[in-house]
Amino acid sequence: MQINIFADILKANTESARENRRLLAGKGLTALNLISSPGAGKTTLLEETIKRAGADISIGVIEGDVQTARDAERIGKLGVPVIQLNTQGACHLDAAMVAEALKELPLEKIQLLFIENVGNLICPAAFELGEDGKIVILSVPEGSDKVAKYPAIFEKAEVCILNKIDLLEYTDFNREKFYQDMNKINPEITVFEMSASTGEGMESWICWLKRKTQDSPKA
Ligand SMILES: Nc1nc2c(ncn2[C@@H]2O[C@H](COP(=O)(O)OP(=O)(O)OP(=O)(O)O)[C@@H](O)[C@H]2O)c(=O)[nH]1
Ligand SMILES: [Mg+2]
Repeated sequence: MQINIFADILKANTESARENRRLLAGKGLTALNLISSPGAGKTTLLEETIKRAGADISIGVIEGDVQTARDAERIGKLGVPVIQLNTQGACHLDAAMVAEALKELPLEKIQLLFIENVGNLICPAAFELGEDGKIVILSVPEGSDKVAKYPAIFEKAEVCILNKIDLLEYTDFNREKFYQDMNKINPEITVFEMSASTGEGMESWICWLKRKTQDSPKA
């Protein structure tokens, strides 16, 4: 007999994710899983998104980190409900962790739930959380070759945010190569180029979010 532990872990996770999805759909929430390398700008993107869209969409956040509550503290300052999950070493969130956080959030009041995953481009791609869509963030200083080198997450994501475009002129990031690789791996993906720091390019992302949430019964 052969035991495939990873397959069993993934199967159990998929079942928990299905339960999360059922719960979230029942409450009329849209949930988005934010995935990137450490430091690509997930929390900055969330802060700027809340400032721009928070008056029109009621937003809640689950923060995933190996350690510390620093990201939850940043989000909490903006007055939105936020729960910090610490994975204590694990490189990704799983659906059971998210289920615990969902028990603590005021789901009745939330229209759009962001789940900021642990900074990592690999493992979070394999673990469904019960989200409606995955948003992958690639930042300019990481390099344009990352789409081809870490294809799984770019294949599964609905949106790719190319962040830190304010740094384009200081790096060798090759936009043409980035789009060529992306077209091969996921021609359907929507790309938003932006700088979460300067705000450049954020309007299209905010419009996309409003369209994404407008079908929710709470809209
Ligand atoms: N130049 C520039 N810096 C940015 C931009 N967005 C974020 N940063 C900076 O990048 C650093 C990391 O940003 P965070 O938002 O904390 O990144 P993160 O992806 O949430 O990081 P982890 O949660 O640790 O994985 C911070 O110093 C931000 O100010 C941007 O568009 N341009
Ligand atoms: Mg963060």
